[in-house]
Amino acid sequence: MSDLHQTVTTGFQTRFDTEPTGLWSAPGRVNLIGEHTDYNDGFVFPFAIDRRTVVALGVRADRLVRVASSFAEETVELSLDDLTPENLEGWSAYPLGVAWALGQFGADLAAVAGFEVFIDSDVPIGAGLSSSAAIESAVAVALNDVWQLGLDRRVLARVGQLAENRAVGAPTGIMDQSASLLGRADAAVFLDCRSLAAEVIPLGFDAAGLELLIIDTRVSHAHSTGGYASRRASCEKGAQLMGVSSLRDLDVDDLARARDLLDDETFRRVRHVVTENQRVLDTVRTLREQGPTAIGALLDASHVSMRDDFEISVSELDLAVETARATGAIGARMTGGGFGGAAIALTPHALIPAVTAAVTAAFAARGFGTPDLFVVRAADGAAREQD
Ligand code: GAF
Repeated sequence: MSDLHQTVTTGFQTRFDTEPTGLWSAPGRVNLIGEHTDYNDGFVFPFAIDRRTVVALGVRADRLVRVASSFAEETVELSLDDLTPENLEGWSAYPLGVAWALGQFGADLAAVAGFEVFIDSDVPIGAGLSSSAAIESAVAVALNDVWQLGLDRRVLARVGQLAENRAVGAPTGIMDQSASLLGRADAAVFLDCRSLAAEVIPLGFDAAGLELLIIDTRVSHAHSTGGYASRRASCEKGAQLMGVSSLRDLDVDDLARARDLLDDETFRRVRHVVTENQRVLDTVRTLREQGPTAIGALLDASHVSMRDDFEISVSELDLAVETARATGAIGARMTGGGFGGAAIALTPHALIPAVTAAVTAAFAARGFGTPDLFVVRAADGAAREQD
């Protein structure tokens, strides 16, 4: 039994004094490319990572819901009859928000049984690797099974997103939950966020001798506050002024008109999204035709666009990217929502120690906090675990 299986099983038994019905898990995700495009109906290309959240969940005979985890002392309890976004707060809003959101997607919450759940995870929190989507997706697949809802994974992704938007209060898109639910080992998920059509595309990192190095700056970020929402508002403003329902409807040929019509800041926000959508398409095509060693320049260009046009990078992320590139990474960019979190560096296997040492030394020289560097592999999405 893995460590996480052991801790959730023991945690469940200790807190609830009974046995769970089963264990389910879901991974965090890293986004290879396609940032702030999901809520603009655009394209993203993330993959599920080999860091997971595991839940032990048991069905009760009454209407009570109880949630506990290894990251909080408290056990949160409430009745299914009181399950509204307004009643939820703190870490328990993630799992309980999913239970509520399932009711918005067809579950009859007046008829289903209560449940108990114990949660543990090795997805780092605040690193931009979607620890929140991992919780949402693990609970969503578990409740989908025990409540026998038969919802497909694209719907479960929307359930997780709704929980995040309404119960947690972060106006995020559909990417993270989709990656966590649809991911496959050694492959990334090419997702059209408008149609939700998803294609699993082999990455071929191993064969090319490449690794994806995560550089967690440890600068914490939260998407329920500030910058994320203001970028989303700028995109909506840009789309409205350009007369389209979303920025997905624009392509690079529309940028000259956008420059004439929009104020400089809105134009740069729009240019990031339009060019980033194109970079996702180019990355998928390049990966298919030439393999992963050829995608480095697209990753670099994505970072420049986020740094200069979308303005969501921070000094630590820029330093991580510049140092990784200077030490032999073939491409690097900040990943996730920005304002902190992690960068990724696509790096030849043999250079991982050198890049790790160089980034760590560069952070120390600038007086930044010590970063955390580790390699991630593309892993399978959410699943029921063997009992
Ligand atoms: C966060 C959000 F949750 C995603 O929906 C996405 O917008 C991402 O930031 C930026 O690409 O992870």
